[in-house]
Amino acid sequence: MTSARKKAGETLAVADVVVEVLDARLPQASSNPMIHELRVFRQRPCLKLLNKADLADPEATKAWLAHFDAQPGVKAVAISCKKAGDVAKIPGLAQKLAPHRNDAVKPLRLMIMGIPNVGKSTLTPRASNASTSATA
Ligand SMILES: Nc1nc2c(ncn2[C@@H]2O[C@H](COP(=O)(O)OP(=O)(O)OP(=O)(O)O)[C@@H](O)[C@H]2O)c(=O)[nH]1
Ligand SMILES: [Mg+2]
Repeated sequence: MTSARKKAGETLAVADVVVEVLDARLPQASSNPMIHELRVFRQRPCLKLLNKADLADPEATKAWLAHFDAQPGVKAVAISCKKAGDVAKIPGLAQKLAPHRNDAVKPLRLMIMGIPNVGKSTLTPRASNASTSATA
């Protein structure tokens, strides 16, 4: 755990935005307090992805989005990372959180984090495709 924390801290130091993948059905329970602590220490903004929104109650999801959006430096969005259209929104939302990183000299650096089984591996190749097509 200590070495995981150290590694996460080092990666965060060279990231512009933390992308925290959460389970939309249990967003608070699937949030890791270590992520919060590290990113607040480094003053990094956070894009919270309430993933698996296709399995969650839409009204509850709406309330969670309002809850997270009220936190400083946080933008929350509900997605199903199996839907290409949802994933395509991610680069633009992340960019808005770090407007100073917007060109080839200073490309946006995202750090994707999340507890097991929230959908990181499903998301990552799709997000990198979305990012490539967004910048191409
Ligand atoms: N219905 C639905 N299932 C999803 C979604 N995203 C991921 N899943 C499923 O959730 C399960 C876990 O997804 P993974 O991408 O392996 O999760 P992970 O965060 O990489 O998990 P670890 O590698 O164990 O940390 C898989 O069965 C996915 O198919 C989604 O948006 N909707
Ligand atoms: Mg995985």
